[in-house]
Amino acid sequence: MRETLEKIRKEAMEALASPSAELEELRIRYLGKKGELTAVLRGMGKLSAEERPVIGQMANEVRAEIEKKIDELASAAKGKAMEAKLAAEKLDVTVPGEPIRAGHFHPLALVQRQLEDIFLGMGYSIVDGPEVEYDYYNFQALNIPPDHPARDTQDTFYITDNILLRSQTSPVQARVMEKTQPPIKIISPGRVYRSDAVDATHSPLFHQLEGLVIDRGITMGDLKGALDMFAKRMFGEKTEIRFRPHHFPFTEPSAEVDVSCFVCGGKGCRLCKGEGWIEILGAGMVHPNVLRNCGIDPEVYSGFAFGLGIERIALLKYHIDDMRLLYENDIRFLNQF
Ligand code: 2U9
Repeated sequence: MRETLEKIRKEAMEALASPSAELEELRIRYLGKKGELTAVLRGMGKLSAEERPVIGQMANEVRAEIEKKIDELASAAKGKAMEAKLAAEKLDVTVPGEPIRAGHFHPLALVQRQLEDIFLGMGYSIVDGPEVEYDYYNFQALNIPPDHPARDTQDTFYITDNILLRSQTSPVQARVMEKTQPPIKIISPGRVYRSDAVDATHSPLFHQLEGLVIDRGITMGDLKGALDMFAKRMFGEKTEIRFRPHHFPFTEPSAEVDVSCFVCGGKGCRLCKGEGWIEILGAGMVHPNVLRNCGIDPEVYSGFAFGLGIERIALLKYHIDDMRLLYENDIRFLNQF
């Protein structure tokens, strides 16, 4: 039995010196329940009382020696595997990073936000409304007569006889008036649609911002004060405004409003085409018919309204000479803002 144990020890040590099989396989072969060492231990019952402890001790020593060798090899293999993993996952933290390409607002969005900030600062609230609108809110409620050219299918996109793509944001205000009694002080920015061919100054889709103020005793003086403050905040403290008589069905009296040129200060330059003034707004006192149509008593309340094209302001502010640039989304253009 001594020889058998010695043989197992020798064989195991040789096999473990340059292990060709998996360590686990070798562990099972030498130390497992059906292993060679276990077989020896099982046969110990046949030994004499003197021999049993001696062989038992020797068997334990052989088992311990084989176990130790296998554990050493296993931990060495584990260390090697970790080294290989670390080498494979090597990360050079000194390599310069890829810059993050941050986006930014479109010039139209920039102008819209600037306009909104100015009017919010003057106490106006922002209101939204549908872009697909009833003919009633877009035209009828606003005192635009049935034979008005704007109502022609040549000028407005109709969806059905009485549903259309809004051609102005005024229907948003008409809806607010219908639901709310004054005081009303709102702006409505947003997309509007007109059946225009595309060129440097026209697009079938553009953006407007309209304002509406209604309360007791509102006068043309309030309108002038509001637009004067707006012009100074938008174009600079030295900016003056000028009213020229005009006609809109929804306001009476109506005016077109110019600002003194913010490039030349009024002397005349390329931007203002030598005029010293630049047209930027339409405005007027809300027509009594419009107040009545929307459930507000014109004997008690009066108000003013104004409207501007956001594209027009963006073109002027950034000296852009073709409106189409705003819609093409050419990154070389957009990167300039
Ligand atoms: C209600 C009553 C009146 C809004 C107004 C204008 C004058 C105006 C144009 C500017 C350039 C449209 O984008 S543009 O082509 N707008 O001139 N808009 S007064 O008047 C209203 C609005 C709502 C209930």
